[in-house]
Amino acid sequence: MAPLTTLLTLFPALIAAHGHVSGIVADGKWYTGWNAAMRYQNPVPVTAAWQVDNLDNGFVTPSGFQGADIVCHKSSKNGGAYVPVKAGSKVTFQWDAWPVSHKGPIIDYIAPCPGNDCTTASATSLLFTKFAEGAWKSGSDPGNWVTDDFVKNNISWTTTIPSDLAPGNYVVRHEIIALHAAGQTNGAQSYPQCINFKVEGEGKTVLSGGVKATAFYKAADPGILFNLYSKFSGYTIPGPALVKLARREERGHARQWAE
Ligand SMILES: *[C@@H]1O[C@H](CO)[C@@H](O)[C@H](O)[C@H]1NC(C)=O
Ligand SMILES: [Cu+2]
Repeated sequence: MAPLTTLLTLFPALIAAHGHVSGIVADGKWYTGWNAAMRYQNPVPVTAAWQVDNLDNGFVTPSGFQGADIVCHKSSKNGGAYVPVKAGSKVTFQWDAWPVSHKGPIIDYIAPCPGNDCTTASATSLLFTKFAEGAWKSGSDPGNWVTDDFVKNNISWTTTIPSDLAPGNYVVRHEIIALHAAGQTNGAQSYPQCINFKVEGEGKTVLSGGVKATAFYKAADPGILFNLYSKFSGYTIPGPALVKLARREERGHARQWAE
């Protein structure tokens, strides 16, 4: 079938149409994400999203979970801009595509930038706090997952920037881990994307105790080596524990993250 072969040669993304973050909505404004084809523009666009070498919309496998690529995806380079956002605001990560077969957890981490500069920060030294997560909902083989809601919701995921977070510059690491092949060693697929945020407000919470992304996951973690196509009654979200940072102020008291 020559025409199909030609098409696949011209558009390698069609072979492995997984997806990437095409944009970010914060306080009602749209910010363009990173698209690997932007590397070929002159000048290369400056985005808050970190630049990634993934023309194929690819992923990082467990064999790479202790290496630099797990932090902000393959051969990442710092984003040169920031998305301004108020502490406590909702932020939406818009993806361009996602196969519904790619079920698994969706996780958000945040790290303060050394010297308050995310445009030069070293990815492997960022100390991340997990502040939002979702995964298995019900059923098994394969069951219902937050990725199903994400696909139904126009392939977008909305999270809240913690309401008491101290103002400053942060890297948010938004990630989906696809489990459709995770029943075999090295079969899980991590799709991380880092985005620089300039958080505004009068928050007081200074993050501490963060973890380097290279220490998040091990290949044999129960949430990484996991057979989606079996009978199961639970799922352990991989990585460091969720930190329940205050999400909104009510009657002068910080209300805790609880959903
Ligand atoms: C769905 O996402 C696309 C961007 O991928 C956007 O242009 C469109 O407005 C969104 N639709 C809705 C209903 O939000
Ligand atoms: Cu895929």
